[in-house]
Amino acid sequence: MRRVLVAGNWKMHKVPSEARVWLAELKRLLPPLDSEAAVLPAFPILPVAKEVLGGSQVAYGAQDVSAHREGAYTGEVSARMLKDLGCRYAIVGHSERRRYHGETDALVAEKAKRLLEEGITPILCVGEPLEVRERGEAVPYTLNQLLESLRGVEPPAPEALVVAYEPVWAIGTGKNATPSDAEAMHRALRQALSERYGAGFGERVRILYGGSVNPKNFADLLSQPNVDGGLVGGASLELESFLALLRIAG
Ligand code: G2H
Repeated sequence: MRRVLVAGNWKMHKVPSEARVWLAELKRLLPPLDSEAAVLPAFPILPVAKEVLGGSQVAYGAQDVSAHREGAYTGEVSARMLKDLGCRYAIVGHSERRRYHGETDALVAEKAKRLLEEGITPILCVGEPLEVRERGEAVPYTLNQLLESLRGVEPPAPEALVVAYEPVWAIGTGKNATPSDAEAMHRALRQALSERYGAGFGERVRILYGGSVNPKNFADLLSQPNVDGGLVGGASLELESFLALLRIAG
């Protein structure tokens, strides 16, 4: 019922000319898929993604968006710009934005609203730092972050929102949550979304796992009933490894 999504978060890697070659190769080598593939490169690569991937079965999107619609906001990129570039997705609330750029739940909620206004699906990231997990408070912390990051967000269609659970201690560290830890968190997140937006929404919304996903651990994570795909950083940069993840997703 929920289509698996494998989304590659390239972060600040690759330049447009490298991306052009990489994306063309991806298109050429892509196996037939029931799942959905998406790449999320840096802003300057999006026009290349539009050119190379437009009309293909690979979706693309951005890693962030402005909370403002338009105006004198030097350096910002609006949801309308992303829409014009054909983005289907945009990440909001990634822990690297929260940590290095001081992004709050309230700001993340504004960003999600701007995306939804343009028909772009937010990939809303939540997850706890290590000290919170060690205190045994991972679930309440992450649920609160989710609900606060959706404060004031009108009920979207379940297909119009994706949530990504990314425990901060698992990001780029090679450590990842055990499949059963991930499943427990995903189940709790789905329950919270059901309570917030209705049971039908909770059943249909996709919840991805992120944090050191790679071709060795992905199958076990994906075998969990509430894990609907992966938000993948490091392992999405090499074509072979991204293709391996897509083959696992099927
Ligand atoms: C978490 C993830 C992608 P990585 O940030 O969003 O990156 O897979 O490198 O841990």
